[in-house]
Amino acid sequence: SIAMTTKRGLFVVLEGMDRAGKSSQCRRLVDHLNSIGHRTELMRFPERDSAIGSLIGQYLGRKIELDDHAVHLLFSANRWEFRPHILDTLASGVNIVCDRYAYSGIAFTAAKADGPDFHWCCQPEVGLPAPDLKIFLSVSPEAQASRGGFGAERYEVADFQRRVGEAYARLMRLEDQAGGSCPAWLTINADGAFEEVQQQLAKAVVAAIDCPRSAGPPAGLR
Ligand code: 2DT
Ligand code: MG
Repeated sequence: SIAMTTKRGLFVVLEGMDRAGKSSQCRRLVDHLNSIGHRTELMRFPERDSAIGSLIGQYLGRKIELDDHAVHLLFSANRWEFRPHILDTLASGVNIVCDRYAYSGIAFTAAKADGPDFHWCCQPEVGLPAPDLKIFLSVSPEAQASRGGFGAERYEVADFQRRVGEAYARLMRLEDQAGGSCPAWLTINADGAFEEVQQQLAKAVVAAIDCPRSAGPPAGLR
């Protein structure tokens, strides 16, 4: 056949703790990629603009209480409801930069004292589209503190954030041990100036966009 095949889009996920500058970096990165001709869409999780996302927003804003397992499944369901959109977007050749994904889901629930078990937390994510590139924006407690306090939402508490950091570290260790010749995660230190961090990010993502990719959909998370 002489049909033109569109290279599918790259699926990039950014993770990191509060105050790492994740959302601002994601927005800037998407603008930059589009400006140099790489069509790219910004996504975020939780995506509060859906029925499921609205419940999550109410939970984070302390308007409602939910069992830890139930809210974990809502966060996961919020990703599953956007799975068709993710796959269609990538298939159309558009890249996705995603502000948080399944790794936030696992790290935040697993960080809860007396909460659901780590392995239980991983199960609802199995089968979701796997990212091609996972970037962790790390931030030191000092830089975190200097960036002016946490917000008022449920998880924005220093001690809990420390536990989230430990859960992320466990997750990344597990994935790096799972095999493959290169680390599963790229960690970028975000203590420095916004522009420096942005340059490192853009360089890594543009390199990944230029890499060969299979035309089919991404594999499922395992
Ligand atoms: P934002 O501040 O980025 O809107 O996140 N969270 C996020 C979870 O507990 N589980 C998840 O699956 C996801 C995606 C992280 C709001 C908070 O929601 C947490 C911070
Ligand atoms: Mg936040």
